[in-house]
Amino acid sequence: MSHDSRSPNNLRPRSKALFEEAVGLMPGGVNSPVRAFASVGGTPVFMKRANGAYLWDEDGNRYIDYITSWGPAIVGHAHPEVLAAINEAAAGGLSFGTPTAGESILAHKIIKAMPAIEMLRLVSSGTEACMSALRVARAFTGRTKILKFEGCYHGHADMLLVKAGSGAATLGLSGSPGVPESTAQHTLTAHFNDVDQLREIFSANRRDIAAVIVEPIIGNAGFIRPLPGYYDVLKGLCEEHGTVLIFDEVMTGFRVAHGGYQSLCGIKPDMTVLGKVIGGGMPVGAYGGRRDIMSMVAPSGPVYQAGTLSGNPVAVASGIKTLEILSRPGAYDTLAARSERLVSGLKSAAEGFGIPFTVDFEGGMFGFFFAKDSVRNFEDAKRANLDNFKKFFQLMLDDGIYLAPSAFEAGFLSLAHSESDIDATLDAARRAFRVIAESPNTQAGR
Ligand code: KE4
Repeated sequence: MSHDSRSPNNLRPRSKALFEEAVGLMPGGVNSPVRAFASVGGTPVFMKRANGAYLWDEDGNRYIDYITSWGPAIVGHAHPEVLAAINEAAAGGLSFGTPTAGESILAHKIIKAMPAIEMLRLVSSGTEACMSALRVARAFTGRTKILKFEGCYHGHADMLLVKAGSGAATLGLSGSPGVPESTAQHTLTAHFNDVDQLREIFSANRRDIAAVIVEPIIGNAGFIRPLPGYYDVLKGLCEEHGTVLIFDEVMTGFRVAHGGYQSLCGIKPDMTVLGKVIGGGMPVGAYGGRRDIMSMVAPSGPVYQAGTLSGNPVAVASGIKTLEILSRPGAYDTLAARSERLVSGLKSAAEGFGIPFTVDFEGGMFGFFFAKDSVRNFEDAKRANLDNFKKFFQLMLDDGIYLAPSAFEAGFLSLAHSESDIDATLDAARRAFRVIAESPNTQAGR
């Protein structure tokens, strides 16, 4: 589908009709806010099916997919081996509410990949995993305060909807009504990559902080990497003050490397949170870490956490097969090579049109900003040129490229993305950058 001046609705009449119906049934017509296209405008695209690197919408338009369901479809949509594993598990029943052998197989795979996790608990979402990890950390330390970073998103549990990223930032809802002040007051926030402020917060709160939770690469404010040595300082401060360090690797886990970002930066978090990829597109989350901390969790300890569908056999089968495919030789080399080809191509295309543009990637996760200088924290991300992002998103969408519908999200690709898919994406990007460069009201980047 080449870009032309047809209005998006002409391209997608069925999505338009479905959206008009959905808005009367579900808030904003969606079941997760970021899907509503609120910050990029236009009608959300209703997808009908996916395979490999591609999505097809209800109007039959095909897209090269760069959200991969926000990370889970890392081996490609509808991978035959994953589908076979799901079908085999489902044929034996969907859910038993009893222990199953598969849960230990998945646990073994995760623990083998991330040795800092000595014991874990499977749940059904990243939100559930993050909120549970913090409950355990509070119980383990006997403290209440937690520290998160502006722009990070750790799911929608009350205590974490404070200066949150992702859909909350996209909608300008970095806090949320309904979260009692009595809850939010225990959540401290800091600017990412600001070592001095980190030291100030710890010296002001000394041994009152139960846990620090951080996305080791922030993917919910775009793509923001830590400055060299940042986590050495954070880890040292946590050790000095007896604070539990939690790496929220829901997005980076098995995405930037098989062992997550912790395997790249050499920092051993006390706890790790996972989701997305470990379910391969089915609902699986996990939290885990030091055995002395995880032993606090019921029924081995007093901290209660439970779930009807935790460790669900069908979801676990999907996760096991996904991690198995990812452990094959060359998987992460392929993901990194595709990401590198994509972001370096985008960077040079933007530069060719004089458009300020920064890029970054790690493994199969990437990001870009319409900005001159590197983005080091959420404040920087908000100063990038969001109008250019919006134009770029719509132009690429109409040209068959599905990017995250928010400047405060990362991009993801899969083992199914071919070099020709990347080249087609770069061709579309050149067309989009040309339109942006020729737009009369294009402002320079930050
Ligand atoms: P879920 O509850 O959505 O499974 O996971 C919450 C979560 C926790 N931690 C991190 C680092 C995450 O990125 C997420 C969820 N990510 C968003 C996309 N940035 C999910 C997409 C959505 O909200 O629809």
